[in-house]
Amino acid sequence: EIGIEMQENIRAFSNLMMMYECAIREVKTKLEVLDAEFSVRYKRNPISSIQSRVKKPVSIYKKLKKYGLEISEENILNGLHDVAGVRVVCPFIDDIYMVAALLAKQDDITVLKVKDYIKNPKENGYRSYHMIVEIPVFFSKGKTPMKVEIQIRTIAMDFWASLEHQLRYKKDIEKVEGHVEISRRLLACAETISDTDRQMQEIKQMIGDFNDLS
Ligand code: 0O2
Repeated sequence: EIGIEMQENIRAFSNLMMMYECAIREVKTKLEVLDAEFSVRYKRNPISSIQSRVKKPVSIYKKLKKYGLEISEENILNGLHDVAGVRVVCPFIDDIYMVAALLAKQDDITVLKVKDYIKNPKENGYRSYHMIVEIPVFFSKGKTPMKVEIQIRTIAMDFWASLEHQLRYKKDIEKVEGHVEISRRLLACAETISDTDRQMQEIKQMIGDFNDLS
């Protein structure tokens, strides 16, 4: 039989996860609105797809442990910034910066942190634009500011990151024989993809910019 304290913990945790789900919905709606407006005004979609996830309880637990924090609602809300995650995939590099800027200037969004892994790629070749934002969500008790991690990347960057993630999580690459060569090849693929992204961006500019919102 589950004790009362345990039942209470499960209830509190489910409530918290519901709150993060709602924060994700708010961010997704903002993105969908921008995309819809663009679609009508410029007959073009700056967003190819949107994915989202709430971090799994085990991963939340591991991250709290890594930071030396105990499991509590407060530590999750204040100490973690990637419980709610939204991934936005755009066709072109400049779409990424445009979507990021259009979100950042909305007056109910507070940008807490930006990591631009496009201007500063990770050593392994990973590229993406990461924003941690805070967005108010209205519940019956009132307004709660919720943190959401938004990752914005091109289709090409997403292709690399998805495959690299699959390869890395299947096995601990460091333990595989020839892991130096594997990493070198993955990095080379990331560079090729990045070069292609730049070329596609240039071609778009040659055709003529069709999305100047200013
Ligand atoms: P999952 O499964 O996607 O949730 P921080 O302490 O927050 O400042 P952190 O958490 O490493 O540092 O943040 P960072 O660097 O912004 O990266 C967080 C997320 O970016 C990861 O989440 C991945 O989704 C993605 N990411 C970062 N580096 C890589 C990479 O080298 N390859 C791939 N494929 N994705 C990457 P999680 O929680 O690690 O994983």
